[in-house]
Amino acid sequence: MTHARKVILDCDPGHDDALAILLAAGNPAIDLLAITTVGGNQTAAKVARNALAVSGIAGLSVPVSAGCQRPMIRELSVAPEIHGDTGLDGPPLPEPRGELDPRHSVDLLIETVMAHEPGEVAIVATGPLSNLALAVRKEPRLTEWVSEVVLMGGSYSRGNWTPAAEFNIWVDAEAAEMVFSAGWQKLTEVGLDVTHQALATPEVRERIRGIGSELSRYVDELLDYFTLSNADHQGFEFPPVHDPVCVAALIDPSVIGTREAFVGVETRGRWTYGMTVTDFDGQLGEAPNAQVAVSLDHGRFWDLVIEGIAALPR
Ligand code: PIR
Ligand code: CA
Repeated sequence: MTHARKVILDCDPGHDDALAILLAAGNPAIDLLAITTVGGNQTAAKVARNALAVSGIAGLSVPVSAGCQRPMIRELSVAPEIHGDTGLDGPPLPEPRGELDPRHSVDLLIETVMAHEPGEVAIVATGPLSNLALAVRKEPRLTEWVSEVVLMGGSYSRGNWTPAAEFNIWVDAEAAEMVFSAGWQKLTEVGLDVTHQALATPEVRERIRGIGSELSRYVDELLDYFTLSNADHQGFEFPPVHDPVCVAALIDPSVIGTREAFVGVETRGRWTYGMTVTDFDGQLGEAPNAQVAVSLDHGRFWDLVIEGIAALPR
C-alpha cells in the first residue's frame, strides 16, 4: 500500500457511483481518504446515506459526509428516472452502520487535502461539481495542493440530459465552470464520449455473477435495475457504467486515452445550458485546461472493476 494513491471521492450515489466506491475500496492502488457527497442523482440527504451504506458493505471505515444540497444558482434537479426514488433503487440497501461525519463535505474535503503534503491527494468527482467549486473558493490553495482532479462529466459529442448537456455538468453548470477554470495542476475530464463505451454487457454481467459473493449478488441486482432504467429512458441495450472509469483511470492511466484541450462550460446558451465546449485545436485561443478522455480500454476497465469486487471481503 506504500505507493497507493491517496484519493477523495466526491459523489452522488447513484448506481455507478456505488461501483466507483467499490472499485476504490477493492483496489490496493487506491488509498481512499474520505467520501464526500453532493445533491445530484438524488437529494443530498439520500445520496449521503447511500454513500455511508455502500462504504459499509465495502468494509471501508473512512469519513463520509453530506455536502451541497443545491447548485450555486439553480434549483436542484434529480434523476429518479435513472436511479429511482432512493437513488439506489433495486436490491434492498442495508441500513448504514455508523454515522455521517458531522463536517460539511466542503470542509471535509478541504481539511483532508490540506492535512497532506502538496501533490499527495487526488480528487475523483462523479456528481455535480457544487462541492468542489465551493471548496476551491473557500481554500484557493486547493489547486496547488491537489495533484489531480479526475471528473465524470460533459462530453464533446453529445449530451444525455439535454441534446447538448451531460447530467453532472447540467445540474450545476456554474459550479462546473468554476471548476474547469480554477487552474488545477491536472484536470482529467472523463465524459460521455468514453463512458458510453463502459457498457455492462452480458459477458461482463456473467463475470460479476461468477464471483459468487454476497457483494457480487448485490452489484448484479444494482445492474439489473440500471439496465432497465437506462433502456427505458436512454435507449441503451446495456447500461453505461460511467463513474468507475474515473477511479480506474487513476489506478491505471492506460484505461483511457486522452487529448489536451480547452474546455468551457456553457452557462448562457438558449439550447445548450450545461454543454462542455471542447476546443482540441486551439481555435478559441484559450490555454488548455483539461486532459479530455477520448478512448476506453473496455477489457482492462472491467477487469479492474471485477477484480475490485472480488477482492472485497463480503
Ligand atoms: C445521470 C447519471 C447517469 C445516467 C443518466 N441518464 C443521468 C449520473 C451518473 O451517476 C454519472 O455520474 C453521470 N450522472 C452521467 O451523466
Ligand atoms: Ca454520479
